[in-house]
Amino acid sequence: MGYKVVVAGATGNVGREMLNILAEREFPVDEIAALASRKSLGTEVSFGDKTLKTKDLDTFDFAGWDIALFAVGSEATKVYAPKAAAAGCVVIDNSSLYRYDPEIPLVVPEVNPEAVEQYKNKNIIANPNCSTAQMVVALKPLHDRARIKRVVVSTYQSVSGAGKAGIDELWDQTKSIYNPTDDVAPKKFTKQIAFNVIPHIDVFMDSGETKEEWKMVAETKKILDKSIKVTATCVRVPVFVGHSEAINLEFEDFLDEDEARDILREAPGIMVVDKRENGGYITPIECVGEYATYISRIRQDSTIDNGLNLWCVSDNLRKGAALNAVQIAETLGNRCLKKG
Ligand code: 11C
Repeated sequence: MGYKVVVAGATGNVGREMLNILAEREFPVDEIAALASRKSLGTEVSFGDKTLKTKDLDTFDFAGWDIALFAVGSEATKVYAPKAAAAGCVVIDNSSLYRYDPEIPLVVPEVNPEAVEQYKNKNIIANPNCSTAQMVVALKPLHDRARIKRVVVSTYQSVSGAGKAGIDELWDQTKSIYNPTDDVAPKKFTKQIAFNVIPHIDVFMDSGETKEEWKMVAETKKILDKSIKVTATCVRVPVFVGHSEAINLEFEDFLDEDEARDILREAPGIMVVDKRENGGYITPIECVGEYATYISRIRQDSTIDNGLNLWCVSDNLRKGAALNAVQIAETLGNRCLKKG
């Protein structure tokens, strides 16, 4: 006995990871449907040892289906998520469309699992932005112990956050070093990404922040604690998968670096790799395909009274997107939904 599960956007990077993770974690699936837009229709995708032929999102009838994991972007979500929700299927949406709606829960199961119960408001649960998800997993146990006042975060975000076009652009520009005749002018990104870094993700806002930076502020407040002040600088780097973050924290109470390390070691979803020697830390290439959020370089910030610095790395397609969505489905199943 399990659930009837839909994955919408099944041919994209995140949709494929959703199918992989549902199978890997043996989510109780009675029936599964992989949906795609018309242009990808009929494309085959893997689900464990099975191959699924994608069906048309546009004509799919969600009635009788329990849970739909959406990874289709805000435009398509706006059209199809309300249809699914109205048909009684709970939508877990990876786009930013519903994240800031006060009636829709925004959930990271290690941080605010109880919020899934608000799914009843609109039959929709939002999945956060990848850079927020990994950060709040790290912040939660430290906040519980010493109350975080302020977060200063700089991100080093991989090109897979910008989808397949971002991955292709880094690959093609890198190859062009050896074959300079290729046309590798920036398309997805605003400047060359190969052998470069770009301090610009998503659109600019009137405040001078980018939307990606604004999301980290708004989402951390909604998921963890609205009183925490956050300031972010989000940077695209020439890494295929895995977002990294240098995080500076100011607490109300003193928190010793050794105690912080012990707290993080015990915390759900976190692996601490923190040896003060060559290679005694995690880099993004080592977190690809992993579930954990890795924490390294935990150290006191002696320039303020109660400060800590740390380095946080995670697979942005997994904890930052597909894994978190499947964990939300698991939490929903355990707390709220009856099996089939
Ligand atoms: C990036 N974080 O790395 C973005 C991708 O709001 O879900 C995810 C955007 C979002 O470009």
